Amino acid sequence: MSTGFFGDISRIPFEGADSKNPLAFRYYNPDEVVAGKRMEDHLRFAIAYWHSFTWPGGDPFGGQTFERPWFADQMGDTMDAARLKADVAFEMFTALGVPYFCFHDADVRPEGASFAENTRNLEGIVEYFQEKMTETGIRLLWGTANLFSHRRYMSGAATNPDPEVFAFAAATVKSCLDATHKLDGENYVLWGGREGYETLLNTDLKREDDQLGRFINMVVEYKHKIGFKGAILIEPKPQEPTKHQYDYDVATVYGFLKRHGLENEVKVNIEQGHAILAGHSFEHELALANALGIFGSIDMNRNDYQSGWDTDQFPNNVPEMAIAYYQVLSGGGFTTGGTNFDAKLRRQSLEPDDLLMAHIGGMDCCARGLKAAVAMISDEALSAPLKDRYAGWSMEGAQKMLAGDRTLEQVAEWVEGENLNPEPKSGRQELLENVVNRYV
Ligand code: XLS
Ligand code: NI
Ligand code: NI
Repeated sequence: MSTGFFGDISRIPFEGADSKNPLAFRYYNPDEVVAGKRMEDHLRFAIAYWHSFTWPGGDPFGGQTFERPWFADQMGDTMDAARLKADVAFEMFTALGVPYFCFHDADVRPEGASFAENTRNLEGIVEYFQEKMTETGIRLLWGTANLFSHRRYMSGAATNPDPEVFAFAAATVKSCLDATHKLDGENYVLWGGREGYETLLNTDLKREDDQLGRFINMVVEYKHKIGFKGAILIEPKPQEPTKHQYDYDVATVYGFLKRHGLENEVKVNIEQGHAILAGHSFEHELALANALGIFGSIDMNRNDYQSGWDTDQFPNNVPEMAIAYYQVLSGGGFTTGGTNFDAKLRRQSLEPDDLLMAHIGGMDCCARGLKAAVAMISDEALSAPLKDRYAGWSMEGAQKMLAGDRTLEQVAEWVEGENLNPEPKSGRQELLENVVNRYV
């Protein structure tokens, strides 16, 4: 029986580009085959439980704006409320036809007075999820632990100066990995919400790095022990909530993984907004992760380009999505990963159908971006000029230089002997930008 939260809406139809129906897809058509694969299997959409069903609509100047029947002010922080929330969540997943969802422990269960009570509550909800997943066919893209909201984590979780907080966090990750495994999750994500610092005056940076390295190694060891086949993913973010987060960006995370012997065990979950906060573009982070062999999954949202804050807005910029999926597809596309909407409504968007429209718009935008990326790839619109630009490197002398068969002196002899005097060539940026704009 329906909760009635979304009125009588049961399934959002695909109506095509000419539709003016705000509750229909115009571009996302799950069964449409592009580049040999159904759109649904390319994009692997997931809905983030936290922003859509838990976030109350607050900002630094005001609290709750959303009124939801399962919120604590209506039902208390109870298992009944958690079940109602799950009912509504699965109604929304079904209405939107997404294949996946993602959650933190704290999003889905009431907060207990102890670790044991938290675990019991989580296990209760996991059972409830199992029924709903069987009923609807909706799967879990990833699970994660919230190691940042509770006050015990104010100075970090794994990087806390207090070893008991480290232990509490480790136990919590164990219970969340167990839950994810039980639900056949395809990945497990670690976003180090407060793994960072406010001031060096009270922080031993080296020690905290060692702590975090050991923590992630314990997670990887346990994953293998229980036979969890999914990928372990770290989600980089440069700052917020702490002034300096240790998982700054993809490059920093890679350095961390290498340092702790984890580069073949852990990949990255890249979020658009976090890339912007780090002073990068989303596509930079995606391309680098591909180059380093650690690309896992994406958190899809958009950051405000002026605010310097993680605004987590729904994506609405097709050219940006086209370039992003171009990178995803160039790396071979998703394996265990997918497109998780780590995006929330604006706090004035009060109506239940605002939630639907936000996702419909985001999914349509991704679908358009995907189709543009596929077309650019099949036309070799960017790859042909790129190949051409580096063509000199396929010559024998150049290959030897790269392979380490030439010393610095030999290279100098070559330059002198042949009187090399290379002429600069145009990078053709504007031409290439115009090419991209033909596809979007
Ligand atoms: C916060 C992060 C968070 C992670 C999951 O900025 O994006 O939502 O995705 O803990
Ligand atoms: Ni995220
Ligand atoms: Ni974020």
